[in-house]
Amino acid sequence: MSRRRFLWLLSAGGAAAVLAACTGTRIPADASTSTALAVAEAPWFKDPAPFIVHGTKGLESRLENLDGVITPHRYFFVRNNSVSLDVDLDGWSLSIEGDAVARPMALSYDEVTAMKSRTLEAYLECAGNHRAMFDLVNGQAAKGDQWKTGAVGNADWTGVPLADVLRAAGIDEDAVSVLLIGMDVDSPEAGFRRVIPVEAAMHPDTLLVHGMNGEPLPRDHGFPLRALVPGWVGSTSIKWLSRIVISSKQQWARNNTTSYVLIGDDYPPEGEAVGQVVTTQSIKSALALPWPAEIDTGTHRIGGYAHSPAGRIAEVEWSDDGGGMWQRAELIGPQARLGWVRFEFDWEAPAGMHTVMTRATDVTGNTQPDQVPFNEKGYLFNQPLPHPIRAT
Ligand SMILES: Nc1nc2c(c(=O)[nH]1)N[C@H]1C(S)=C(S)[C@@H](COP(=O)(O)O)O[C@H]1N2
Ligand SMILES: [Mo]
Repeated sequence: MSRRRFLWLLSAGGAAAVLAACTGTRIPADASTSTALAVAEAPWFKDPAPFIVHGTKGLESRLENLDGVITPHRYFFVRNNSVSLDVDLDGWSLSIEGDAVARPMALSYDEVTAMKSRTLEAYLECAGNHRAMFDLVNGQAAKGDQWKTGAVGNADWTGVPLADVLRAAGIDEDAVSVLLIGMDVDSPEAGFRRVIPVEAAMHPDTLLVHGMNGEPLPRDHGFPLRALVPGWVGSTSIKWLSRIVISSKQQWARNNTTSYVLIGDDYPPEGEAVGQVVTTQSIKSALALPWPAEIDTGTHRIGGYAHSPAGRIAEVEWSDDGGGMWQRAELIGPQARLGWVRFEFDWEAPAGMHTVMTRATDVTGNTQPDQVPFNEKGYLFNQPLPHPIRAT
């Protein structure tokens, strides 16, 4: 990599990240963007201090704040298309309706939470995670918030299988699609919504979540109830959920026609969509370091996270020579079936500017590709990332 290219990667990270970075040291809460600034910019969110703030609608996690596998609520990214809602339980119900249910119904919060729940550990990732890398790594900027590596988190989710609720409503055998609708009034499409195929809706891992990491679901993550569709793009996991429409036909909405669609020369349109509809996430890995990072020379224990929608991670490799030679990182296990895995390796940092890349492979043989074709909205970037690190 040329010095110029490196400096470009470095500058794109912003001064705050450079100042804050130091391997193995937790970033002080006030060293991110200044706390006061962050609160002023995003007063409707939880304490934004640990986050990179994206306008008014995104709080990006700093992976360097994490060391275990569960992302505490305080560090979990937030992605809103309008604002976080304050939902009053008295006025709330979950309505199940549509031409493919025999018994349309409305459930109260007590009725939903009285049903049998299960808890599963799963990662949740925004389709636009790593979007900034279309620009920083490949030099072609995609539209949308320039998330780096922190639009992802891993939590214990407690909820009622959606299938149980659909069966209670008497779902027909000819049901084809299930539309999940949130309560947002100001999002681009009022009632932020997403269609999933009936197979995904009936999958036992698809939950109506009311608990996160052992506590009631926090407001920013969709209180009182959100969907969780493990492995699918984050936008499928509708927060502040209040309506479910089951149909014997395919349903189309903004989020499977013009948004969450791969638009570009490599992606032919399907159905009513303007490109290829994004469904599941792609296999990725990232270092738990600020982008760019500043560290002392010497040996460091470097950590990171890897995840795939298709199965557990079998191997993570790392390279500090631009992908010429790869070495194996240690997986800190065991990895939950639907969760992410932490990996670690020792890296000797000589003085100077470096890039360290990681590449994950899952148990089904998927691995990160050398090149991801451009798509206008910048979804699913999963090339190995040349993480810029300056050692002094
Ligand atoms: N109702 C509603 N649900 C929503 C959204 C939203 O704006 N409104 N954002 C979606 C997107 S784009 C993502 S990536 C995830 C983020 O979940 P989190 O904020 O709990 O991390 O929620 C999804 N669910
Ligand atoms: Mo998202």
